[in-house]
Amino acid sequence: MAVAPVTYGASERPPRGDYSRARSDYTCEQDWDTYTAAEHALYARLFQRQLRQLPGQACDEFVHALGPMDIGRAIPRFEDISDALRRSTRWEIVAVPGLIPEHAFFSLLAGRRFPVTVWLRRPEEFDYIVEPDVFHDLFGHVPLLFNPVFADYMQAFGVGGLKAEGLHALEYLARLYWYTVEFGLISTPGGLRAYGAGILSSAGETVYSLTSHKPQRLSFSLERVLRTPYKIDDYQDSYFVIDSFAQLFDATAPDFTPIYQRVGSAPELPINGRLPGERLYAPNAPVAAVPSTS
Ligand code: HBI
Ligand code: FE
Repeated sequence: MAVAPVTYGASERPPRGDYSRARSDYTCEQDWDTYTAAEHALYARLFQRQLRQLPGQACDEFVHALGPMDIGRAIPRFEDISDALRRSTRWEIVAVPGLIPEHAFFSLLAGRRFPVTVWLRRPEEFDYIVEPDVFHDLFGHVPLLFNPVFADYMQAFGVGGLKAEGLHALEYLARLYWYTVEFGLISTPGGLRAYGAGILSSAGETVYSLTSHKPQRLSFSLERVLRTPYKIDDYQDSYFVIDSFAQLFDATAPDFTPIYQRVGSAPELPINGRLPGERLYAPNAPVAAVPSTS
């Protein structure tokens, strides 16, 4: 059954991908044999460049998980990753043609199934792409699914998303996803580290999010994040910093109904606004830029 493609965030641009191949739950076949040698080579260059960015920038949990994942030489077969992931945290990855509607997305996460886009960006998009491609999803999102606490947070997020639908609160949960799973920072004794997939799959935003003096870095607070909109086609103006993944998981524990009511009656905050008394994190010291190998 052909399914309708979706738009992403505020953009009305139709997403890329062949949705005619998708099943009713928006999953599809990866068709690994259709990738070209040039695509495997482009993916490997993206991977090798980001690998060199990780020391001192990616959180330890990400670096530890990436180690055993043999996903650097070519676009991996999703089934091979799922075999390892099932044994580790009972997650698996499923192929999707691209962005999928919130309900399908939350339903997959609630079932410990992470949707990974099958298509790869074009060479001219080496440094930046707005929509998630296979490199963003695999390199950015999958490693932390090997971390037990983060894996449980992602499932709790999916379950929460299905409840949010009934409460017309999807935009709030999209913000929580954006400022944690996509663009989250974590505080460590060695300084700030990135755990968000949107940061870790982007050479430019990895350095920018941790060392630039332009954006502000604030302590993560659930209701603060739910009140803060985001932009999907540029680096962020604000990043939110957690102390641990347990803090994230605990934030999803309460019943969100009263939280949505409080947030719904409070004014939306400007993307780069600051609440009275909010503590700013200083950026990390600059790191030697990794030469782009594009
Ligand atoms: N679909 N494939 C895919 N990947 C995403 O990250 C994704 C999505 N659909 C919706 C979505 N993310 C966001 O709106 C989430 O906040 C729900
Ligand atoms: Fe993503």
